[in-house]
Amino acid sequence: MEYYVLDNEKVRDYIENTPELKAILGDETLCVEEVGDGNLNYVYIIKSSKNKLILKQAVPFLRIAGEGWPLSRERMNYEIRAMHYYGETVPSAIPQVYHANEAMSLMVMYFLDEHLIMRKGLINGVIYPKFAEHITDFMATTLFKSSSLYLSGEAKRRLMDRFNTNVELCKITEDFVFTFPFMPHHSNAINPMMEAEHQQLQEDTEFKTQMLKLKYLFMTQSDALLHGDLHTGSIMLNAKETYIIDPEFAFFGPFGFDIGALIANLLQSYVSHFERSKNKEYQKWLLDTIEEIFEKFEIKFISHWDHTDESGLLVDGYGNKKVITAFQKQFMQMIFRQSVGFAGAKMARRLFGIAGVEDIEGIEDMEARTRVKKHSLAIAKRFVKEYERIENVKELISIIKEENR
Ligand code: SR1
Ligand code: MG
Repeated sequence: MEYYVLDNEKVRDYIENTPELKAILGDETLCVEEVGDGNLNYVYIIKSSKNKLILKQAVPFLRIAGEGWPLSRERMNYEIRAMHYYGETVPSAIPQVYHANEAMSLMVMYFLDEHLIMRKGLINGVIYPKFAEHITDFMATTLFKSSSLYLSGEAKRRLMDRFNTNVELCKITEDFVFTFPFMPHHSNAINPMMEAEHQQLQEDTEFKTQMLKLKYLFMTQSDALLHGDLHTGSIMLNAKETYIIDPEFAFFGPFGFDIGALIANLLQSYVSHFERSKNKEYQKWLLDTIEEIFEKFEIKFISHWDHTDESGLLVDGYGNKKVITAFQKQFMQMIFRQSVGFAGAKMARRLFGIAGVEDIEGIEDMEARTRVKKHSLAIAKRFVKEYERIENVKELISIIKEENR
């Protein structure tokens, strides 16, 4: 099949000519609406009286920048492959995929109409009591089971092979997370009241060298299959269920990168509520959730490890309990510290780069928004500079609280 860009009418025709989808939606005129508000793709809701589905299509350019910014639509292949891996590893964590077409760069999924994009929920101060439990199930399982702590050397390399060529989206992260926001660049969107901070950051040798270290980790440390863009816009949930969507940035990278992205987004919400709701209880829930995520992630990751007899890394008979426990302790600290560093990078990039977050950008009063940005930057700088020294999550929470004003 030749690729073409869909619109509402073409979506109807596509369904009409795809029997497996027609069977789900029934034989009637469909209601189709384009609802994508992300940076990259087009998303359609398709409704009949019988059912509702979501169709997502990648187009050969960066949606946020327009057709003048070409971006290969092959990114959808990696999203399809990642969804397939999740479907086999943690099926309850993703919406059901009914149809995938690599040639058309599209995927059709269950429509989560009882769930909200997490970022919207956080902006409105919604508490999600099961979130930490669900997200740590997802992260501990998908990261562990795609790593050399679980797979044989061969199986890991074969799985990596499916994602190694997601070069364009990795490059987006290399540029837009680790580089452009911290230098003069035409893509930046800098609030005039943050000019001085931006200038200062560019002259901050410690920050810039630490950022290079983090970028180098991102580019070279192929621990596990990452979601690659696990911010709160890639999570849909309600009080009972949590679903992960949008893994088009999937690739083999450092364990801490997804955890860091998530922590950064929870903290962006935390700082935003100093101006948005001023709701101390809600902010406490956010900090408690961060603590719970680190604690539960470690328990679940180690539990997977303790239930694995052999892997590429650990051959039965190599080490006694003492050796393994000592290694696990060092290993978990490495993941924790790198997560903190990546959280700092992810927070800082949102303050100067092309893609800000609604939690902060949606604060209408410019002075209030600037206060939030400065606060976010202060935490981000501490994380980036100190991540290799922070001992544990209690110390991390103290650092966050020290930067409150
Ligand atoms: C051009 S930057 C676009 C951003 O949107 C995605 O969600 C990623 O976070 C990416 O960095
Ligand atoms: Mg996305």
